[in-house]
Amino acid sequence: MSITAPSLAYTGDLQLEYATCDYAVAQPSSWWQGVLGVAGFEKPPLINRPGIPVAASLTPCLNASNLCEVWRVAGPHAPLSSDESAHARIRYRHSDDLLFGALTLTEQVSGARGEADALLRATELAYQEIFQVLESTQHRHLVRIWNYLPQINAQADGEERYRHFNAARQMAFRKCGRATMGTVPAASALGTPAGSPLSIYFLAARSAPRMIENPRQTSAYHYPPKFGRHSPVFSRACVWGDPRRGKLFISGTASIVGHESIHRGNVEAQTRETLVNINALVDEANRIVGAQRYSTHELMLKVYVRNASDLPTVKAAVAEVLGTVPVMVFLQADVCREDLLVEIEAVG
Ligand code: 3EB
Repeated sequence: MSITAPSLAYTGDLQLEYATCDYAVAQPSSWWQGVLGVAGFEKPPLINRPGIPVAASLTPCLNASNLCEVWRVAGPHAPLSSDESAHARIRYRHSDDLLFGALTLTEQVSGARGEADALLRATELAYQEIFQVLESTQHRHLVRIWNYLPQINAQADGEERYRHFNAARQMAFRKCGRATMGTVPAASALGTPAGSPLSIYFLAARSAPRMIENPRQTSAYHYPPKFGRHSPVFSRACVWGDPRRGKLFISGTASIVGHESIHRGNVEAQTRETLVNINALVDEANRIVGAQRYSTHELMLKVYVRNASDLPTVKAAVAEVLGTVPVMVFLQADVCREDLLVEIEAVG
């Protein structure tokens, strides 16, 4: 008697875990087998495994040292493949349906005229190369992207650097024939110290994620022009993967209601408002998947605080609202509006 193999191949789930770099480095190759990529915080993790892309937010971690996040395909799956883009700027690794990629880029792009132009060119180049990789491997759907740029709130040639970044990101999406609203990835954009390179890492997939917007907020791609002539290109959240076990990606979320920042100067109130926004996204995700699958209490949180001295206040506010959380990483980073003191992203 023979058993017929199921016609649909099981392709493994995406998993995120936090570990110290020392722990990761000491693991046997069986542990590394399904790893798509590793992202560290203040520095790129010292991980020299052939084929494993390494990224870093370049934001100091305030509550742990030497920590990294490990993205892996769990469960049975075909061996992963690794490669680099033509100019070796993007290192990436992929399974059949998922791809992790990372790149760093200095803003000294040849031929640039001035600081703003250099930032515009570097950003546009980064996104164009990302889209080239996604076309060549056929992981066409950008699911989640993390953007770290030096001095995000500083002025360059009369405009905030974050706004130049937005202009270039939007331009790259257009030039690559991509939508700039609706089916755009979940994202974060944070500021890093002067002199850091532009650092970007991302997850992409062969199948499309389901995008989620926050009913309490204006979609970022519909922000009015007073926040910049070119709107940011990101979704508030998305779910990707198996309909019963898919991952929820919550974009960087702040104390914004409608399109206005609220609780200026009050980091505790900003933290609480941010958690109300995250809760609204979790509710919206559950509504869209048609089940109570995600809970705000079970999220893995990454909390960015503008001023390290606000850490105790932010920590206490999160604990009061959520109790103990499975994973919480606190990082110091500038948030992309000067009046925002805290931003929280999450994976469920
Ligand atoms: C906001 O809600 C806060 O430009 O990719 C959050 C997440 C923010 C992503 C981005 C910006 C971005 O507008 C800032």
